[in-house]
Amino acid sequence: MKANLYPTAHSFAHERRYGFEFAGARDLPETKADHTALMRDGYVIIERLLDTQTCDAVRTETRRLLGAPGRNQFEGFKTQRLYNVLAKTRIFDDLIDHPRLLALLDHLFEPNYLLSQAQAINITPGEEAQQLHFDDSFYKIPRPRPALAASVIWAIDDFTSENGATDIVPGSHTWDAETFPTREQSIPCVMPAGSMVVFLGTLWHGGGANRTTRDRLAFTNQYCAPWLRTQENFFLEVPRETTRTLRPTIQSLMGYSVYPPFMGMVDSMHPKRVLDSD
Ligand SMILES: O=C(O)CCC(=O)C(=O)O
Ligand SMILES: [Fe+2]
Repeated sequence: MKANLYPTAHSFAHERRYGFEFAGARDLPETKADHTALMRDGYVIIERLLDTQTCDAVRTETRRLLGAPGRNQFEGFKTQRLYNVLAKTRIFDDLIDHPRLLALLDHLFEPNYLLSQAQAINITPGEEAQQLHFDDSFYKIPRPRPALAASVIWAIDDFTSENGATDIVPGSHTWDAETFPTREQSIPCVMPAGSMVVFLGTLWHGGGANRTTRDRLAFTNQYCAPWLRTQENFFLEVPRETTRTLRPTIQSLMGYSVYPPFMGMVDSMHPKRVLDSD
């Protein structure tokens, strides 16, 4: 018989109130095909989910908030990045919990997976290609392995092969730790504004060079398994008063959730309880 070392989730009475949101995976008619493509190729491009007005509103708000260019080659010396977006604006919320995206992630991760980071990336004219990398590399479990994270890049401007569309290396999610891509193996994620590419944390990719005279704006959100440390520390970044106003789904993605039986607890209780007190 298995030793019962830990109390089960159900033994926490407060969970009945706050819920684990384990209602099962959300499913849309497209989810199965999205998931099949993601697991086979390491990425899936889903076109035209946001309309022109939404992209315009995101662009206007991002311009208002964007600051200095990057501090190193990875950030990009001619690339502006807007960090800590959840504390600064509500314009990206719909891109973080978009139903088509969450339905897909529900099939990839255990329940209560987390947002790991969210930022806007504006690649300006003359920027060089970013070095190729994979986004869950800081989890040092050797490859090949299942993805521990997934990344999303929303095209707010049209992504073209000239303006810095993200370069991806199809199929590279299965590669071992000794296999490295060349730029020639990559293809640009050409897609119209309002589309997103979702790719596994193990897929090799990098921002493209911007050889045009116009900016390439993207919003990118990364997610990870519910038992991993996230890149952003949302508890310190986002004031409690702001967090209280957010949708429960986003609160949960930020870490106001539990990986059973009690990873993420506060004083032995569900972390959402903190939002209800003072
Ligand atoms: O801006 C892009 O297209 C990709 C950026 C990226 O992959 C990253 O910063 O991790
Ligand atoms: Fe990346």
